[in-house]
Amino acid sequence: MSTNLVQQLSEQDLPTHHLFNIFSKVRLMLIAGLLLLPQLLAAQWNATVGAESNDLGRQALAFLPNEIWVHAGDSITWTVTAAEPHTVTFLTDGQIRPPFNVGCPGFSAGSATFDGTSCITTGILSKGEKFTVVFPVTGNFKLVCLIHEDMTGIVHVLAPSQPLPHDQEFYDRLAQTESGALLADRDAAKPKHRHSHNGVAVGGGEIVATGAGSDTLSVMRFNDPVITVHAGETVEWTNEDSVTTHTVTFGTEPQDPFPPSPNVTVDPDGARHGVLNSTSDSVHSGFLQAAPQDRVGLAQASPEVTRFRVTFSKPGIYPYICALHDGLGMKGKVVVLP
Ligand SMILES: [Cu+2]
Repeated sequence: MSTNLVQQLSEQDLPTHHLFNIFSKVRLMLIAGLLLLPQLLAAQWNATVGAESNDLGRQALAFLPNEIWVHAGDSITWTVTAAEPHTVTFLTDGQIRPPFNVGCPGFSAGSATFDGTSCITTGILSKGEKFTVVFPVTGNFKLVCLIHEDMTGIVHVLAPSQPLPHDQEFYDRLAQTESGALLADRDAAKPKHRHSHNGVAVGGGEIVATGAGSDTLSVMRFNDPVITVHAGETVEWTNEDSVTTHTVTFGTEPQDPFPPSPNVTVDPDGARHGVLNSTSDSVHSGFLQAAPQDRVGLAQASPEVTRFRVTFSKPGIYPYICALHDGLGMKGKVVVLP
């Protein structure tokens, strides 16, 4: 082949070369596009954590909604909308539930990815704080709050080829309906047992079952915030909430609210009992809480203390708080007449 002919052939080839170049560019762009597509198509979903009445006294301890269907690659942003603190936590199957202050161990802030193989949790989230979770793989993942035991949900992560049953608008409406129903529940605030005429119900709660677990309403109030008795009489407080812990605290708040103050004794029926001889004295019930639900495969939980009695020997006005929920307005007063 002569040099001339080679030159001629390559000149003939020129347009083909040019076309090939364009195609390869387009093909590269397509490949890049396909690689980026999941990210471009990944949806961002929104949900809320907690809800409350205007006076903060009624707290919905719930993921609203507590069941969401998304595609692999999608993310969900949870926003806390109540003054009661919560966590957004995904534990792994079989993992022992850790205390909220320990975390997974450790905490994620802002955002995290959950694929079921290692747990993720926020620390305590305050009102207005957000947490985003990306779900890269399919699966059905349980969502919990490490502070409130009967506050659970499920995220169903489907393959992108599967249709999703609901859109964001549906979830927004569902969240509103669920929080409205929880906060409007009036049974929780009604004292269920009256053991004495000087009895005060401490809080009150109801667990509402859903297809994805449970939502809880807790009433963060003393049902008789002002009670009047005579000197020498005893007032009895009973925590009627099976989920939420409360305290009855007169005077100085202890550093550690878990144990009762040293001047508290135990009555034969297990109730704690203190005596106040002066309005400047302090006495603290420690945590008043119900025993947890039993479950097959777990050790039997011992009865917990839900009841606290205080005998008032001298007249006066004795203000008290729940050391855990005074910020929500959980305060009371005992007026002791001569
Ligand atoms: Cu409380």
